[in-house]
Amino acid sequence: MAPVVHVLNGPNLNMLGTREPEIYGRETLADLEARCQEAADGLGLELVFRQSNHEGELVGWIQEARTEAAALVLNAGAFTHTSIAIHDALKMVDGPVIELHLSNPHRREAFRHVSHVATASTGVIAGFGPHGYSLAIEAAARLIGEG
Ligand code: DHK
Repeated sequence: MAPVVHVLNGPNLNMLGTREPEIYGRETLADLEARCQEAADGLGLELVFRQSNHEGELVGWIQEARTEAAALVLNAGAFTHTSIAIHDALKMVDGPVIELHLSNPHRREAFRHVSHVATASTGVIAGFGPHGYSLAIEAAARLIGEG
């Protein structure tokens, strides 16, 4: 059976395409899912791709990824900078965790310089725009020995 990679997206990422395009680009979340699917197909991975505006739902999905996913990619949106609950959930994941951002938070406001996701992640991909989603799938494949 193909290894499964879970890609989880946090708040406001459902608005991609119209949301501050000068920062987040013009691709929609569906476009990003298509990018991930293409990368996953090429690497023999199965993809689960989800988005939620709710912290608790993301925590539940991270808990699910503990047993269901070979690797987890997470763009937690603004919860990156605020959520100890997401940090704690990630600490229970044994497999690789990749923190992902479209923008480079370190070039932006000071409140984005803190990441509670990074401190529980294997690695971070940020600032490459939509291409970062493809890179994250490639990184996941490498980390689980499929790339
Ligand atoms: C997405 C968000 O929604 C922001 O809150 C983060 C991240 C950055 C991104 O660049 O993908 O600060």
